[in-house]
Amino acid sequence: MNLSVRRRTLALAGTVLAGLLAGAVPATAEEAGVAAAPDISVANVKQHLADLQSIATANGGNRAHGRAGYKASIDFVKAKLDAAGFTTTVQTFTYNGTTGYNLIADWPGGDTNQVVMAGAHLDSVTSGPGINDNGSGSAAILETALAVSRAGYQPAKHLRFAWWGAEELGLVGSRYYVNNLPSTERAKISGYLNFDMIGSPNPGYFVYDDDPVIEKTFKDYFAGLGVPTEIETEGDGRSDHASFKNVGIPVGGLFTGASRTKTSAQVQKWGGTTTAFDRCYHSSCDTTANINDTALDRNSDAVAHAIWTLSSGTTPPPGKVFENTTDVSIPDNGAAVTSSVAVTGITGNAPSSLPVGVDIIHTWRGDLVVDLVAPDGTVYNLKPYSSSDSADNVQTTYSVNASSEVANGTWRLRVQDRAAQDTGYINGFKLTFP
Ligand code: DTR
Ligand code: ZN
Ligand code: ZN
Repeated sequence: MNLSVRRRTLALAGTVLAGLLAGAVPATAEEAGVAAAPDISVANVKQHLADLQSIATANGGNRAHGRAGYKASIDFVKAKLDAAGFTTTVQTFTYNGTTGYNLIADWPGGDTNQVVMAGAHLDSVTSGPGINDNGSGSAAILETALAVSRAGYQPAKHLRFAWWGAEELGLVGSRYYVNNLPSTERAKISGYLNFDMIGSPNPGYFVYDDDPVIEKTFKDYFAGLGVPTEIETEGDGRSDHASFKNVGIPVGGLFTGASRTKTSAQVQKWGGTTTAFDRCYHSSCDTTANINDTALDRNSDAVAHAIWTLSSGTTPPPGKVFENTTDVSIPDNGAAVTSSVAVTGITGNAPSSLPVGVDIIHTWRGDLVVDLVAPDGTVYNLKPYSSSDSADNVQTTYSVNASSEVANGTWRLRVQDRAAQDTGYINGFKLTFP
């Protein structure tokens, strides 16, 4: 158990212990049947930032409302969530004569009369790629959502994630969402968590001081890490949580600072320098180099801690894994190749959300068509060919409804490269049965 995990467990145990003193409360989250959040891989979060950077670079240097880079960002996030089993909706709106997009992703399950929602604006300003502002918040909640899927997390309260358009133009996308949400649906949102700039290069650790339960959830987490926090004082009205607060929905969130200068007292507390928290705020230098990894890591883990804690769900016991890690070369623009696993000892059919782990190393992954082939030959397309997806590698877990398939037998991952020049290989293929 690494230090961070040990401290996190202590934080959780501390909270539970407080309850213990107040009454008969199990000593650990697990004994309470409430799952503890998994560690969020900052490497995965940074990969999402690298992908968003690539999108901005390929689209005029930004991901702003009304520009190609923003829609490409929406498509990128949506594809990952669709593959992970989320129910996604793209909500369109018009602002300044151009179409804007909100992406809403619901995790199936949980009490839909009690919705725990997490959001981040996905748009940048026109002057730069917006990696800290706000790729950082967008990537952190994306990786948390993917962690929910990988864990097969079963929340007591329903989970909803959102990526907002046109925040930089005045909270336009989130306000459109709230204004078009019937009051009966608004009343179901038990809390909205906002993450806007959570990886600033000269970071502070600020917690919104709105809803006290949400605020305490975040403050307890950072106390468990031994990281002091301060109340976010300039946040009112400054980001998408305002759209929800304005209609009476409990809100909270995290922030690592923008153009304000870190004081010497804050430097004593957090390190860094008495300069701007983010000297590249709304500038062209807000690139992947404009991120403090420690702040991004801590805040990503805080996002997951809050989501798990506030939705008080459970994680099913680990399943039975069948894996093939033999490398299989993929012929350039050639015949399909396969990697297979022989599933045995599983009773009945496969589950309606069969986790399919795919690890393919390949430049310009858009060349590839990736399928799951069941023992009876039924083909489930995991990833279609895409002439525009220039990012590298396919390393994700898909969720497949394989409930009509008998579980035992030989399952195959089939990969075909349908365009010339880029090459690669299957690095791994994994199926997990409950
Ligand atoms: N308005 C946000 C940045 C920002 C400035 N202050 C705060 C406080 C809390 C959250 C966000 C912000 C933007 O430029 O997107
Ligand atoms: Zn901004
Ligand atoms: Zn922002």
